[in-house]
Amino acid sequence: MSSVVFKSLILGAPASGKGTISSRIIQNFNLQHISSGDKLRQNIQKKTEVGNEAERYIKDGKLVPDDIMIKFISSEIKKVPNQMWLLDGFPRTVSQAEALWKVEKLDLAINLVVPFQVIINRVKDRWIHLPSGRVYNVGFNAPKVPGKDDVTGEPLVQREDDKPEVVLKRLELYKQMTKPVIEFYKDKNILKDFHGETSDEIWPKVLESLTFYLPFKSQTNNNN
Ligand code: G5P
Ligand code: MG
Repeated sequence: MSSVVFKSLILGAPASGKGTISSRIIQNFNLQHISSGDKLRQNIQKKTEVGNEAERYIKDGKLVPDDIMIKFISSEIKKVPNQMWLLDGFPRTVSQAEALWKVEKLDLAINLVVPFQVIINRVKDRWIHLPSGRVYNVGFNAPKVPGKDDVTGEPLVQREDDKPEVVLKRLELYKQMTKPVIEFYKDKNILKDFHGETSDEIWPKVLESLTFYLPFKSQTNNNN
């Protein structure tokens, strides 16, 4: 089945692999990836108004207030004229989910289910390329040259909120605030759970599921 528009999102605990799986999805399907965390970090780096506001929450592992996030992501969604998008990191609270549902009915919510202990072990090795959001992990998908982005050669950085004490706080907040979002989408009958300990284990299941909704990118354009 192919649809004219496709509005989707990816849910999962901090460092469950949302960014990793999203990048594989957009390599294969014609969807625009909108990662709230990547966009906020880019705004922090550029010292924009929303970046300055968000920074004080993010560095402590707290959630940015709903009103700021709803406004911010709504404007990012509007930038995608063909309405083929994959949200990552939004919504994170039931209020955000309700606000989104009022204006956009989604087709699919992908939920990554990865054990917390696996997550705690992997975040300490995460390195990112801030301008693009490309993510690496020593031992899993290490950069070709240590400390350098594969595409641009620019330096990689570690995230402020990947310090062990902040990660634990983020996991706790996830249990309290984001688990109810999963129930929200279950009630709407669009939730699909994908279990696994590694992204390589989860990815084929996501791929198979998406082929039900979308044609492969190579069939729709020649860019990739
Ligand atoms: P983010 O940026 O949305 P999180 O906490 O939801 O942050 P995060 O940390 O970005 O999610 P992820 O995208 O789920 O994680 O995971 P990832 O980056 O792909 O993978 C994690 C690491 O594991 C990487 O190094 C990757 O290479 C590696 N990896 C992946 N798979 C495997 C594997 O199989 N094996 C191994 N060994 N490694 C693997 O949000 C950040 C902050 O922004 C604010 C909040 O303050 C939030 O804390 N924020 C919001 N606040 C309010 N509302 C919202 N909607 C907000 N959105 C963002
Ligand atoms: Mg991410």
